Amino acid sequence: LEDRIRYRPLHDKITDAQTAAGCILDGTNLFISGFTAGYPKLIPQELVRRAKNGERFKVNLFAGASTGGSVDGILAEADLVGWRRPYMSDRIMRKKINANGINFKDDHLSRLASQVRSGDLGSPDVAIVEAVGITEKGHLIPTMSVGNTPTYVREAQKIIIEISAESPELEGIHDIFIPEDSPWRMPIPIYRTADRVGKPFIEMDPNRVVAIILSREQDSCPVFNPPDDVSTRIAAHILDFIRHEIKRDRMPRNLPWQSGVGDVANAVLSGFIEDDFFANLDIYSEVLQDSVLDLIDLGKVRAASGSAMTLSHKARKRFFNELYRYKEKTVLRPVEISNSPEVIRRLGVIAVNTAIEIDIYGHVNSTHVMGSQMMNGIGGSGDFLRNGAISFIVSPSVAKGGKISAIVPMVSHVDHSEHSVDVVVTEHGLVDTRPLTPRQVAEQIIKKCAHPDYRDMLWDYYQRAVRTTGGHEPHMLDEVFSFHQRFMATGDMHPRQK
Ligand code: 0RQ
Repeated sequence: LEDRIRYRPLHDKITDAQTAAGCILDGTNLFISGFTAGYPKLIPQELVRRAKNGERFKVNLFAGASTGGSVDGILAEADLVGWRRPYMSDRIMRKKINANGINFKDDHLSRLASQVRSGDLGSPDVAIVEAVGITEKGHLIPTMSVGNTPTYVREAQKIIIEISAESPELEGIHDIFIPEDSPWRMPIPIYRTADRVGKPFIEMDPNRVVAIILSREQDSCPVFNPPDDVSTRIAAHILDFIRHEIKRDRMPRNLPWQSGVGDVANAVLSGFIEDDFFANLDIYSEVLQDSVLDLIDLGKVRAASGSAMTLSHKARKRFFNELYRYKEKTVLRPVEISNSPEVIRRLGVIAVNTAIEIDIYGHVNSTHVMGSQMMNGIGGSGDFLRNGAISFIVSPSVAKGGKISAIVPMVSHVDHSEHSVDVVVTEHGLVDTRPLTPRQVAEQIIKKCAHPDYRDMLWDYYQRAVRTTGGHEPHMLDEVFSFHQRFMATGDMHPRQK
C-alpha cells in the first residue's frame, strides 16, 4: 500500500465500494476513466447491486470512449444510464440507445474534454478513476488508458479512485498535458510521435478525493481474429499504394500511421510484419492493439503513441513481462492530444478508418446502420480522416453474407464527406479520389471497389442519374435509397429473381 498510495494522508480515504458509491445518486453526472481499457470496475458493480436491491436511480455517464460490458453493459442492463457520451460499443447499451431508452449524443473524441471544461455538459459531480498509484504529492498514475481522465479529475467536485493491482511499472508510460482553452490556446508542442510534452501523472487536488478502494479486477480483453482474406486484401492494397507513392517521391518516408479499431485495422498493421519496405514505423493513433507489440518485437517501431492500449490475454502477458522494453517505445496521452487535429495535421498522419457504408461519390457513413440504428459512434474517425495527410476509408465490399452492399448510391447517414476522404478501399480495389472529379470518383468506385454482384446495379443507377438529372454529382432523388429500401423490405439489397 505504501508503494501504491505514496501520499500518506490519502490512506484515511481507503474504504469499501458500498461506502465509496454513497455519493452517487439519481441524476449524478458521472465522469469515468476508460477508453477501451482502464475503466473502473468495482463502483459500476456496486451501482448494479443497489439497483437489484430495488433502488431506482439513473446516472449520466461520460467516459473517454467505449468501456465494454463491464461498465456500459451492466449499467445499461440495470437501466441505470440517463445520458451516455461519447462513443460506446456495447450490445445492450446500443439496443437501449436505439430504443430511445438511453440519451446518447455522438461527439468527436478530441472535443469532449474541452466541452467538459467549458461547463457545457453540466456540473462534473463525481469522477471515478482507475489508477495504479498515487504519487508523493497526491497525483494520479493511470492504468492502460488516459482518455479524458485528466480533465475529469481536474473538474470533478468529488473523486473516487479504484487502485488497480496492475503493475506499478506502468508509471512513466503516460504523458499528461491539458491544453489551454480558446481563446488562450497555445500550440500543442508535439513535433514528432515520441515527443513528451507533459507530466507522467495526472495532477489532482487530493482534498477532493472522497474514497479510495482497492481492486483486483482486470480489463476484459478483446479477442483479435487472425486477419481473414478480406482484411488481408484491404491491407495489401493500402500498403502497395503507400509504397508506390513513396517510391514515386510523392510522399515522404516515415509519416506516422493511425489505424482504427477492429480486424481490418489490425490487419493493416500486421501487414507490416512481412513487409521489408516499411521500417522505423511511427504510429500516432488512438488505440494501440496487439499488432503494435508484434511490430515492436520485430524492431520495426520507432515510436507508438495512443490514448489507450487494448491487448488480448496473450499480448497482455507479454506486455507486462517486459514492460520496460515496451515502455521505451510507447506513450499514452489524453485523447484530446492523441486525436488533436492540430497535431495530426502537423505530423502528417496516414489515417486508416473503417466505414459501415460508402457512397459512389465518397461520402461515408461510419455510425448508423440503414440510416437510423446507431452502431458505436464516430469515435476518432473524424479527427483522423479530416486531418490526416492522406485518409483511407476502408470496408469489406459487402456485409451480412453479401445481402448488403457497402457501396451504395447515397449513404443513409453522413459522418465524413467526400472532402475528408482521400482513398476508398475494399478487398476488390482502391480509388485515390484526390485527382478525380465526382463523376470520375463514382465511375472508379463502382468499377474497382463495389462487389461484382452489385456493380451492374450501381452502374445502371449512375448512368441513368447522369442522363436524367445530370449535374456535378448526379443523383435521382426518388431512387437514392432504393438499395436500402429493398433491404428493409426483403432482407436483401439484391432484387428478387423474376
Ligand atoms: O455486425 O456484429 O452483427 O456481425 O457491423 O462490422 O465488419 O465486424 O467490422 O468491427 O471493424 O466495425 C464501422 C462499425 C466496423 C467500426 C465499424 C455490421 C457487420 C457487423 C461490425 P455483426 P465488422 P468492425 C477511431 C476508429 C466508427 C468509429 C471509428 C466503427 C458490424 O469500425 O465503429 O472509426 N467505426 N473508430 O455486419 C449493415 C452495413 C454494415 C453492417 C458492417 N453496411 N450495413 N451492417 N455492418 N457494415 C480511430 C482510432 O484510432 C481507433
